Amino acid sequence: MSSATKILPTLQYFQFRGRALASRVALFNSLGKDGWVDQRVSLPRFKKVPKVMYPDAPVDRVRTADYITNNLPQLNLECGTKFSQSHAIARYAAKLSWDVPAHQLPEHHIPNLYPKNAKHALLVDEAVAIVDQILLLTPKDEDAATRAKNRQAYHTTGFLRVAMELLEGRLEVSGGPYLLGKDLSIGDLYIRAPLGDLFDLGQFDGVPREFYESFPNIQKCCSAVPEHPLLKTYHEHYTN
Ligand SMILES: N[C@@H](CCC(=O)N[C@@H](CS)C(=O)NCC(=O)O)C(=O)O
Repeated sequence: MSSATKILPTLQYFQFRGRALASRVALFNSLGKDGWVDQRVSLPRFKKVPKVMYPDAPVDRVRTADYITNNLPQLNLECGTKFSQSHAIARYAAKLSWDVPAHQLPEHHIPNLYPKNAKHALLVDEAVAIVDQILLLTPKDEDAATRAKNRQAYHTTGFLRVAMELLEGRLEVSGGPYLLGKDLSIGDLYIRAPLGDLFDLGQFDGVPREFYESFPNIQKCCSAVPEHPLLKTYHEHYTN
């Protein structure tokens, strides 16, 4: 690399959108197409990378590890520091545009992808945490029968039902199609992916389609996200 080459913030994730959609869209919104690097990593190859531990020098996890949490997404900043946690990255990426004069922002930029208003931000943060919690609490038992039984409980009386009812209610109160009414935020991007994708891509075995269909506001939000002008411009450059 020549010394004149500018190092750009680099987001590392897999080919699919999963936990990276919000961060990718937020980086595109703040920095444009050419202001960051969207590095897509092969999942099978990533799985083969040895998981390094640092019992003698924990600081090396943030100083020298290639992948600081052994999972992705990861944002590598120009200064060399690497960050994990998709929501933290998405919020940071959205906030990057806050102090930039309007004339220096990309033409497609929309304000408040992460809202400055404290109550709006609370609504967005709640939704993002709810989606995260859904993923974390989803029963993943090895044994298929046990997994099916636990997923049955998960969507009938467990956290998945509570969480979906909450998101459905928030969208009802906002008037939709987004959490903040007509204004898109990273909360809606998380509702689209990974949440909506779990159902739409058939990745939620043990949870029937009718369950998802009983939440029309969530479905409307998922359909409205790709129709937003920011996403339409984003998809001119990125397939997912
Ligand atoms: N809390 C983390 C979770 C990251 C995570 O679970 N990443 C998954 C993909 S969505 C991963 O890297 N899986 C591959 C692996 O663990 O080998 C975040 O939100 O960024």
